[in-house]
Amino acid sequence: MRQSIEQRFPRPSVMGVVNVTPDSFSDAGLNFDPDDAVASARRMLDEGAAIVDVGGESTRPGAEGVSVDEELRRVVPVLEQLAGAPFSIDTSKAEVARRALDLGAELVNDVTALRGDPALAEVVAASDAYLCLMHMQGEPRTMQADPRYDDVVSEIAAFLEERLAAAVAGGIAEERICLDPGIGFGKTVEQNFELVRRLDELTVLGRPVVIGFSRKSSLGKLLGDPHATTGSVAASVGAAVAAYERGATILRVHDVREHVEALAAAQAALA
Ligand code: HH2
Repeated sequence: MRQSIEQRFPRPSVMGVVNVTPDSFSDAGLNFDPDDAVASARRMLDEGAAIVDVGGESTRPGAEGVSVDEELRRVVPVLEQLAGAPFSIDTSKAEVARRALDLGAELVNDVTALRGDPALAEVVAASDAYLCLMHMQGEPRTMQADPRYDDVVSEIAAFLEERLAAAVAGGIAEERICLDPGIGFGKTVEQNFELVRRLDELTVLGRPVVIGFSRKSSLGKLLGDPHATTGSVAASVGAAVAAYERGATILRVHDVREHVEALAAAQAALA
């Protein structure tokens, strides 16, 4: 039996992002070569990441999906080389999750919160892996066109509560599940920051909260560039520290060393 997610990922824990894609918004192509991806993952773990999140499909605004075969072609060679290291798989596809779990994935990170592939819940339930359920309004191709909520935080809290219940009904133990409001997935700049400001309304759901603000365009827009597609490392660290202070457990980041150091200082100051 795996330990609970709270034991495995004490607050704050850093999840390093390894995009094995040619088109991710933040690091397009940097880790598309499997050897580069493995080297990046190992460096992130050396720098203090608790886990590395390997993904083969970009979900940036405007992105088209990729096929199961293409996603497997991208991630499997990387996961094979990472055997024995702590990694998660960033996928919505049951077949990709199944292969990753066979290769030792500890966590399945599903940006569709089990709404994308009806077979995924069963695959996760049949393993003892952790699961991250993330909120997204719409789909990546169109999600930033005109995001609308009456109250962004209460709607996302209700969504995550409903998806948590669905996952548990599907046979996945609640102690293995964490929740993510999905920064940048169908949200305006103000809505993204409001989610961090009112994070206590998500932590009351009783599950660890994951925040992925790292390098997202809202950070660049906040700093005055209305056309920004990314944000700076410094702005990312600021948002991560604020999220941690408001109760986030896992911070999903591209720049591991900077976040690990900043969070260690924040933890010492706040504990
Ligand atoms: N953000 C991205 C992808 N997956 N998963 C979770 N749980 N939370 C997030 O905020 C999140 C995520 C987008 O970032 P990135 O992986 O860097 O980009 P891309 O989707 O373009 O590969």
